[in-house]
Amino acid sequence: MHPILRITLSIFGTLGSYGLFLLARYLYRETTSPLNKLPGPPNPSWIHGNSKELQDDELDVTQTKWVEEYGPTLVFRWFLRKRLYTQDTKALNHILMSSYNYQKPEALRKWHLRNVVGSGLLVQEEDEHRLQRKVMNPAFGIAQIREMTDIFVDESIHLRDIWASQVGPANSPVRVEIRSWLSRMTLDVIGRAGFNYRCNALDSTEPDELTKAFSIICEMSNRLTFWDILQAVVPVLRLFPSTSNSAKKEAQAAMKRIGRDLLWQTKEYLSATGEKADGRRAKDLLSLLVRSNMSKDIPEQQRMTDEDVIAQVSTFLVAGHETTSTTLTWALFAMTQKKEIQIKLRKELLQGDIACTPFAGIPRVAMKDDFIPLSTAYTDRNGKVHNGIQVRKGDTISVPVLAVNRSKELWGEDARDFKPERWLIPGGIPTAVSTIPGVWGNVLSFLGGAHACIGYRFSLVEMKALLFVLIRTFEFDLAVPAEEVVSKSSILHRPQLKSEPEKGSQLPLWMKLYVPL
Ligand code: HEM
Ligand SMILES: *[C@@H]1O[C@H](CO)[C@@H](O)[C@H](O)[C@H]1NC(C)=O
Ligand SMILES: CC(=O)N[C@H]1CO[C@H](CO)[C@@H](O)[C@@H]1O
Repeated sequence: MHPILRITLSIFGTLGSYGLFLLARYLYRETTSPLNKLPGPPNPSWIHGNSKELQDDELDVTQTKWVEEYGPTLVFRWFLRKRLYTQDTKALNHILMSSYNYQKPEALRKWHLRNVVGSGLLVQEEDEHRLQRKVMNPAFGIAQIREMTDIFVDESIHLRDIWASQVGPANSPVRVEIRSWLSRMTLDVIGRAGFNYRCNALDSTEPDELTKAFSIICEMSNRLTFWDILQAVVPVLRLFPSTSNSAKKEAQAAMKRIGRDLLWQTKEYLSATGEKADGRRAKDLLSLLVRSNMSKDIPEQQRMTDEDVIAQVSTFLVAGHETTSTTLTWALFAMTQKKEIQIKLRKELLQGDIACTPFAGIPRVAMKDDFIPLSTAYTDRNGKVHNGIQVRKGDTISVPVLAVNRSKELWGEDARDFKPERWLIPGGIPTAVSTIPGVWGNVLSFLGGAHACIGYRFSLVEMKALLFVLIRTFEFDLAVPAEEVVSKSSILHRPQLKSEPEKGSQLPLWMKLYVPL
């Protein structure tokens, strides 16, 4: 046989046996999985599983339907794999609070996110996560966030003035697409409060170099090629170069350089006087991080390297920018649907709680075989009752953030109503909700446990500042029929118009100046 033919055949032989091995392992896992016992919806497609139903889903409609039919704990198929779904609060406590036994899916953490945010807090687990979190926590404390309030208010007033200048003569209402404006506002806020950097997104149509670099990286990372997906699924292939094209490489280099400059400037200020050049105390997250890194409470070997701190710049952008603007968009939408709440909020400027979460669900993977206890037992396909779920290392679980926030079992019959006053009236929230392991407000919007959102106070104060300024100034109404507004779920669920899906996420409102009678 010709040597080349022989080598080719043996390569194909090796690949073939590897493929067969993977297939056999997959089939073995699937047929012997303890999850097979759990009830759940039928599988409509061998390849896609139930993923299409969930992606076409308006918010949590499909999930709620499943829970009504199969109970709060069930199993569905996400492409080729089974996925455990549970709204059971005992189970959710176990999953979220058992430190690092349940982690982000490896492909998301080590591959997709790492490409975007480097080695920042979002991709760390276990010891490295614990260390970073310890240095970073003080930067997000109550007092530190309070000091940022004037930035939040300042940028809110900036947006208010832009909108006010668009209102027509004699206060005739103007149609404004609020999502893009809110996104620019939260970008300016995270730039200033995060790293003392001006993105100038509200003022200019041309993005600054940080925003430009960051959006190129995000866009490229969302446009996955077949090779990217293969590399994410089959770790061995990551030994080969990824398909990063020159634009993305350039953007990543630019991002690093800007991060390094920002860190250098921060260190300059702090080492000179402990203050910023203009004499005010530096209070942005980056300065707070550098200061915390120098604190005597942190042993020398636990401090953060410059690289780690630079990685937090893009981490804060990913984690804090669109999350906050999307939540604000839904909050204003909710207030056009219940005008009496908008009016009441305007009148009293009560501290309106914002429950609208932009996350439908968050995945976690079991790092070891485990038994998850349940408060509500389930009956398996053979009629046997179980007070817990056996999971195997590698099983994926969907933590249903939105569905738990809207569960009638937990919140009562009015769970799905936008009703901020439930937090104000005594007995307004049922005691059952105290079992939800959320870091804030008995909802999972900011998750709970080791990976709970570190920036939740930051974003709450920012959102309250903006609503305070806007609701006092404007009256808002939806500019399209309410049935036109649908929610498009990807990682964050965002509003879209049914008739204009090609325009992506948007929310047009009518606004006019509020004139007291
Ligand atoms: C309404 C706005 C926000 C929402 C709904 C939100 C929600 C969340 C959620 C659900 C997680 C957990 C993700 C996971 O573990 O899979 C998270 C993590 C995180 N958030 Fe937020 N967030 C918001 C705003 C912010 C802001 C403004 C910042 C920063 C300034 C921020 C920084 C982070 C960081 C760094 C993490 C990673 C924490 C860790 O893994 O230890 N977030 N956020
Ligand atoms: C944190 O402290 C270590 C040790 O003192 C130092 O080498 C490192 O550069 C510091 N990192 C930052 C971002 O300041
Ligand atoms: C109980 C609760 O907080 N319900 C809220 C869940 O989220 C929706 C919007 O996403 C709000 O309208 C509900 O008030």
